Amino acid sequence: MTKFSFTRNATDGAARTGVIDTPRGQIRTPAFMPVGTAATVKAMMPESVAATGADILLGNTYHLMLRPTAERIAGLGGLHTFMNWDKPILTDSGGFQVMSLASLRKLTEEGVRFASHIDGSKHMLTPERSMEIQKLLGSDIVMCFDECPALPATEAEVAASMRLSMRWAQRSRDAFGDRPGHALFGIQQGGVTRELRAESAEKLKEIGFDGYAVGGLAVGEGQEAMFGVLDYACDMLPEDKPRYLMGVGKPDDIVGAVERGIDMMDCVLPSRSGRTGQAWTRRGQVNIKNARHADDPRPLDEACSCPACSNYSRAYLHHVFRSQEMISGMLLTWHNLHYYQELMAGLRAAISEGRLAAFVADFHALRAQGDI
Ligand code: PRF
Ligand code: ZN
Repeated sequence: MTKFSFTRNATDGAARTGVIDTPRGQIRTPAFMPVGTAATVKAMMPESVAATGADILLGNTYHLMLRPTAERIAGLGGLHTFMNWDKPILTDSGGFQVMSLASLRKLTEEGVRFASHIDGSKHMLTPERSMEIQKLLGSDIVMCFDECPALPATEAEVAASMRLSMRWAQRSRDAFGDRPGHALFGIQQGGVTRELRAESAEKLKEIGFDGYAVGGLAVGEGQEAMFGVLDYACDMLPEDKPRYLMGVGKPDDIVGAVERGIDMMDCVLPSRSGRTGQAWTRRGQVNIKNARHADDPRPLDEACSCPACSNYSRAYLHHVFRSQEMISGMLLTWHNLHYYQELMAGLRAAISEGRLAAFVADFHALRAQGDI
């Protein structure tokens, strides 16, 4: 069986491009992972997600444990079979989603007790249970169970939360065990405080992981503060292991993160905004519900080769959005995911050819011109 491994093929400044090899196929990095929370990337067939260029999807412990349950998915052959996606899947560990979605949360050293946002039923997540659920799902890249402190938080609260997450990281590592071909990633916490980020990184490296995530960012601190942390946080993590920035982001966040040494990212933005009439293009954001598109026969982006841009006008996209037709979410999600994957492909090519700075300058220049 192919083991899990990461190969860096080229670097340009702090940025890197390479490949993660897994038994379910290769992940080209920097990689963007579409979010398939409830065993579906909403409005997309899995083969369409693959056609956009995605090598890996993200799934969620929290949602799947509640519905249809991890045990049911395991009984049906695992998440890949269940949702008809045979490429790699990374699963988030649940703690972050509990904090943002569940009610009646009670956090202890043991874990988090909470009530389901679906039916109010009571559940408990611990590092051990999270590892068990992610194994039942058949996840290829398993995330440690962590806590991402809600803002605003004092530095003392962020420090205590980070240290709890590091104790949970050790328990996650112990519970995960030895599973060839499957990877376990640690998650750095520590807010925007350099010393806490350093302490977290040291602890994670001491435990030892197959990859390292930067957690606790993109939670309202702003892009400048996030980039400020990434300027030092990436250097604190092993050079020879993938670095994953969780829950990021807008196209310019992605470009800035890659410039600073991030290899993987995920975000609901391209899929979620596709369902609310927001398109992301080389020239920035386009709101398809705006009346100015009603008579426009031009495509969303004449340079885009996705089905929405190849076969439909802005006028049509505007009409189906206004009419609340399902094809609206389908076409815009496809376009957005296609745009994100083209951006990643552009970044990978630029890094391997040593022209990232020029690529980034062009990226910003075209966006500054605005929509057509
Ligand atoms: N931890 C986990 N998942 C996450 C985050 C985190 O800190 C974030 C923060 N942006 C998004 N998703 N486990
Ligand atoms: Zn398109």
